[in-house]
Amino acid sequence: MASLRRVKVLLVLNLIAVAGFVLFLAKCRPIAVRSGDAFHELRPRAEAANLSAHSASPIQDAVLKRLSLLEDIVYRQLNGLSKSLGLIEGYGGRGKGGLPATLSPAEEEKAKGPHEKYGYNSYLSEKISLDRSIPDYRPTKCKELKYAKELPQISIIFIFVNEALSVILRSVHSAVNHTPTHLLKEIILVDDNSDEEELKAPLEEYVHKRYPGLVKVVRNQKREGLIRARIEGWKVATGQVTGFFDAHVEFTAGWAEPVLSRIQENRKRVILPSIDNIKQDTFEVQRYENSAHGYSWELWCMYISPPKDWWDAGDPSLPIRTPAMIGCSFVVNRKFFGEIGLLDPGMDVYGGENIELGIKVCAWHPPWDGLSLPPEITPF
Ligand SMILES: [Mn+2]
Repeated sequence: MASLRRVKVLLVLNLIAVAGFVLFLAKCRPIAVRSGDAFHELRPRAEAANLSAHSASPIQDAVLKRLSLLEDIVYRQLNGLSKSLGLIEGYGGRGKGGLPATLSPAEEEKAKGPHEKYGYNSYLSEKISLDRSIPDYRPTKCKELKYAKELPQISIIFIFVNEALSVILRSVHSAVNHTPTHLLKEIILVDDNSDEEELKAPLEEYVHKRYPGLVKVVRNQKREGLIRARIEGWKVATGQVTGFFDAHVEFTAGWAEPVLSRIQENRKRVILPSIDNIKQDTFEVQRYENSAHGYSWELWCMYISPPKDWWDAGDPSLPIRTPAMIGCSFVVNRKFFGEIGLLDPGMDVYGGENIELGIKVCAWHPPWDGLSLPPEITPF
């Protein structure tokens, strides 16, 4: 509904603009074309300048050009780039608000194969909008906090291999929709040599047309594994800050400001945004308690209770210090990450980086409250 409304408003506005434009050309001797309307967003200035000629045929040309542009806009809104991929845009639809999405019995049949292949219900994912809303599970106090407008810009890096196209694109849409424009430097998609055809030209064409100039696509020529793929993404990043994410995430509103301001205060901090769960069968967004990340005796990363001083402070909006750092969602100053040697490129699979990063970063920060280190271990 929201997108339909948007289309109607857009149509009316553009019709008014065309009428105004024609009147303007008829009554005045135009010197320059008005700026700030949809026309200028989609056509380079040089072309716009051609429209300022006076004779009848350039006027006709101008009107025709504008009409065809309007057609383009309406087509994009109604049918859209996403529709050509069998996907949906807009805030409503199945799974809106992070509620569980469902399929009809007939659809269920079609969903079985893809579900096994991807480990989640990718058929259902295609029926859920790329822009769906999700609940804001932040503690109330977090919503009230104010942040500086000037914060470092972030490059968001997504790593994928044979992930469902709809899931990758929802990650991208969600990042764009929920990161303030002036803070989002770019989005980098690192394809660790996927086989799926839809992840090649169709993905690349879509992101470049949908978000011109915002998305970089990096293709590994052979399967490198998650860690080296993250490093490849880091190499092409230009933002002051880099954020590394699996390509099956959705962001909540207000996620970026606290993360970036913690790094602005101290460039040696590595920040892990709090993670909730997207259920693999219904895409319901399930709230997870705030927690720290520790590790088991097998060195697997696991959720642990926050340290005692955090509980004692009684303020759920406070950051939680954590010994392990889960690699599927972390944000770090780009240069600082280079200074600490990135991640060990000898690792072929995931898991070890959670421990590695925690140990490296710990060395840059004072020891835990209440934890006395032997004198020979001096954090620097
Ligand atoms: Mn993941």
